[in-house]
Amino acid sequence: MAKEESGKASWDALRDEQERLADVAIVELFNDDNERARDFSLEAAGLYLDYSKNHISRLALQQLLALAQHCELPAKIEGLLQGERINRTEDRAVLHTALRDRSGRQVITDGEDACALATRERDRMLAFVDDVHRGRRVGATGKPLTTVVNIGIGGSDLGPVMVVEALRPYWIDGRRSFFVSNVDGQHLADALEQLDGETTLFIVASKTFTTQETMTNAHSALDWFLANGGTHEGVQNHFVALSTNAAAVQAFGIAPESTFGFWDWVGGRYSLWSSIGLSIALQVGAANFLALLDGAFAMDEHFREAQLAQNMPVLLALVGVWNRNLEDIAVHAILPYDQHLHRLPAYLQQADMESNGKSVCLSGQWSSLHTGPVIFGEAGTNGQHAFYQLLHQGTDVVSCDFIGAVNSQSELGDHHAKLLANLLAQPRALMCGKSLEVVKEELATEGVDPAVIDALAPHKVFDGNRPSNTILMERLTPETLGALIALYEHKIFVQGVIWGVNSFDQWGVELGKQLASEILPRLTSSKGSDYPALDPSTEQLLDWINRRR
Ligand code: G6Q
Repeated sequence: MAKEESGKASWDALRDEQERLADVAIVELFNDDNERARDFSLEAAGLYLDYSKNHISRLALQQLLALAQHCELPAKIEGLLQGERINRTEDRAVLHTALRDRSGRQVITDGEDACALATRERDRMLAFVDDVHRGRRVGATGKPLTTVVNIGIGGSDLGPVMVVEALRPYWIDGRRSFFVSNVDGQHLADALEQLDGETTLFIVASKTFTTQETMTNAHSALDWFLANGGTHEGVQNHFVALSTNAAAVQAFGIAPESTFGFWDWVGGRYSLWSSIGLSIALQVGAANFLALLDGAFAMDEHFREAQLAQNMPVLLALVGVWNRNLEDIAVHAILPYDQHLHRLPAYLQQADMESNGKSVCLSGQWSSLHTGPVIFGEAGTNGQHAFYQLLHQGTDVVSCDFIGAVNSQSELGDHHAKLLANLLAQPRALMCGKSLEVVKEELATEGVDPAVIDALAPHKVFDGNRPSNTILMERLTPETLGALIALYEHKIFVQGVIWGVNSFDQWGVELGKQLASEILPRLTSSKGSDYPALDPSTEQLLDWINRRR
């Protein structure tokens, strides 16, 4: 069969199976199959994934695996890990996996070994971390640099802040970190208010070193430093840069010794493993940073070696494809039952939506398939008292990932048992629901008046049959966190392969930037009429603003 035809046949078979399942509830799939819970779950790299509570059959899973083969997934995985230039629209390799490969393996790209390059730069960075921690690298007045301000945005912010928050129990005593990303001056001002210039290290984290927000914040931080007792010579003690653009860093005034580099084969949203992780290493120490890399590496090795049918990122991705393309679910919730993972939804929102929120395939053709879903989320149990109403009874079905650790990072009374009970109850409630009959019985048992029962009962019905995955780990540690992040990175990659999109570019963020630069002079210059007219709505908004500025 020709390739295109077999692809169509794969999707046709999946659609047939979805139709067959339309009237079969998830709970019925369990009733008919005693081994379902066991077979639709697996362990890898310290994580346990249960995907049995999806509206998916064994046959559908086989068909999805056949689709993955049709899309040449094993060769694509190899291509990713071997450094092929799979980011074709930017002509780059995609080698975040090389950043955490400390096995001695070589991955050659552009004639150089990416693992060796990564090791060299990481060693420099961790030596710097050690110097700061041991007081060999101090502020201009000789005081220890105990406070870090990471100035970066998007991929140069979301990963580091998420990891630093997640690893709170591993923080080194007496150290503080701030993360400033927004061009809204209030973000920087709020941090500056709490700083002592003599003990602060500013990290300017920007791959390109041209990003409007980061450069604006970096210049304002520099001005603040100089206005608050800092000297031009002292800048070298208090500012470091993380960037691939050495020339721009030097032009800013940061010396090469204080610059930690990376390479164009590290995408922004995949960069926390590179020098961009400096703020992490400063806050939790070099050993914990390396443990984070090792956890991710363990998942990389599993992804590389496991058969597709036993491959955790592959299965998570394929179940996601089923939910998105066959069940037509457009929204996916990330629900960590762990307060320290409260920034994980925001992190994965970028990782997933910037990677797979695309309409054009690598072929240049418009996609005939829906691609990445909307990702949102919140830590449990907080979300339960906010948006779970819609998850349980809304007219749209939202697929969910429930994530939690068996043991808390801070055991306190029976808090953790209660947290886990909620973590288990929610996916069960979403799947099982509650029928009208049961609702009426319950109300009757409570002695509610029959007329009230009839009026109230429909509102208390849960139709159930709403899909979810559960991801567990024994404890949230640097290793399990690394594995969890890598799990999602690879899931996103696999889905990109199935959908045929380039998961590693982000052209969709460009237009807004371009238009903002056209509008900026209209807000900062009095000669507004010299500029070409914008659309009537924007003109009107500008006018409203300018009359009040
Ligand atoms: C991530 C994106 C984007 C990027 C930011 C910051 O994959 O490319 O979020 O990380 O725009 O870019 P710089 O690091 O170049 O400042």
